[in-house]
Amino acid sequence: MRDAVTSLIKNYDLTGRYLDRDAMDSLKSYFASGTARVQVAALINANAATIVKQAGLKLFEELPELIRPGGNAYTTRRYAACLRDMDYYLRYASYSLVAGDTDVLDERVLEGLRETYNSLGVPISPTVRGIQIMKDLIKEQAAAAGVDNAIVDQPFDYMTRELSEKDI
Ligand SMILES: CCC1=C(C)/C(=C/C2=NC(=C\c3[nH]c(/C=C4\NC(=O)[C@H](C)[C@H]4CC)c(C)c3CCC(=O)O)/C(CCC(=O)O)=C2C)NC1=O
Repeated sequence: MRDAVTSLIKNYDLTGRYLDRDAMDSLKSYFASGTARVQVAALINANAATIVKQAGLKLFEELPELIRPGGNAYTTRRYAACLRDMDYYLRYASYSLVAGDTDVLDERVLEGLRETYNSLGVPISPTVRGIQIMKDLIKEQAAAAGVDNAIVDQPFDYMTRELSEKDI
């Protein structure tokens, strides 16, 4: 599992280079965004249950067929599994935000996920929508708290891109 600093060092070490101007620029931008990363992670930690619940309600309001007979989130068990998955996406997104790197998402979340979803008939595009709704909620809450929310996109967009690109 890597973060912005260990990823950068790994790349430079592979080619035996000292940290050059590009390296300094990316380190500076990572450290400059550090406070915002920690603030957003704190906000997620304080509101995780509400964020998941609200995002779930919005998702099922937009796509009610998911919770009707025949829908993948129909039955209490599958409804709960769906919200639990949303909670996984949120928790790992918060780790990735602090790390400034998507490696944790590849390693812990995305590996083998598409195959699991396909074999269980979990539809990808509504899942992607659920992840995007959580992102929007967090961006709104961060903005309302006066926190720079520019860093919020990366982990959520990465998960949705990886999930959808591979859905062929
Ligand atoms: C931390 C990394 C991690 C992830 C990401 C993960 C996902 C994950 N989601 C699953 C199931 C599931 N996932 C969903 C999710 C949904 N259905 C919908 O219609 C919605 C679009 C969506 C919610 C947004 C559902 C309903 C199931 C149960 C499917 C079934 O058993 O039939 C399963 C199958 C095993 C189980 O039910 O626990 C896995 C492994 N597990 C992990 O360990």
